[in-house]
Amino acid sequence: MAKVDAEPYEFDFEPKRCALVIIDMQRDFVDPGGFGEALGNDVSLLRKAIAPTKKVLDAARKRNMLVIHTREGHRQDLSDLPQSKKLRGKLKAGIGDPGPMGRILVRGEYGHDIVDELKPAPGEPVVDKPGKGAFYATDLDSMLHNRGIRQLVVCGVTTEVCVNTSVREANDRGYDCLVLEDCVGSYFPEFQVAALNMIKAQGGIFGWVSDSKRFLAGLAQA
Ligand code: TIU
Repeated sequence: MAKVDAEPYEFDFEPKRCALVIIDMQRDFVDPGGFGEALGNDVSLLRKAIAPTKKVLDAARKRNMLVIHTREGHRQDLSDLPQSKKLRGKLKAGIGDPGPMGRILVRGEYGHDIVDELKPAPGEPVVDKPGKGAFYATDLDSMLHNRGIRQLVVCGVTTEVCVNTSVREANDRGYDCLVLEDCVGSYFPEFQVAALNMIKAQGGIFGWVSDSKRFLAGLAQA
């Protein structure tokens, strides 16, 4: 059993029953010159999650933990793109339109793929999701269930959008989630703080919050 110092209290987990889930570390959200930056966002706020996430990823691989990567995006023909999502924001260049790194949030495009630093290793499942939550319209729950996974360590972007939505979905499905605060990022510093507080408040209403250092220390001692 591994024990991680966390809020609101210690997170105990068995590495073989726990998966590392890395949410949407895609070039279009995180890399300079991507869609996120084209929208006027400061991507350095997201990029700083890459290095600590890489350390967590390396440690999880060494311990043979299940590692799952997600990507937000849509089919080339956009048949899985709700009209509401297409229209939202009244953007000049929105989902499916040409962007700086290919068609925006379309599967198979360069900008849709995961950043080089966190590239999935052969055999690591990549979940392509059409929504913000990693469980909606995906086979993630089956994959976790079939491997006997009950707990998730969560990294990725953005903290208040896809990370929060996925943690809430996981929580309602009976998974314990540990979110590592230096391995998640938001374009809005105030949302980063609030989104993490929302998870751990009220006795851990959606889960636990810790950081990469405390997670790595706990895993090393298991
Ligand atoms: N992955 C994810 O969070 N998708 C978003 O749309 N995030 C925003 O912050 N917009």
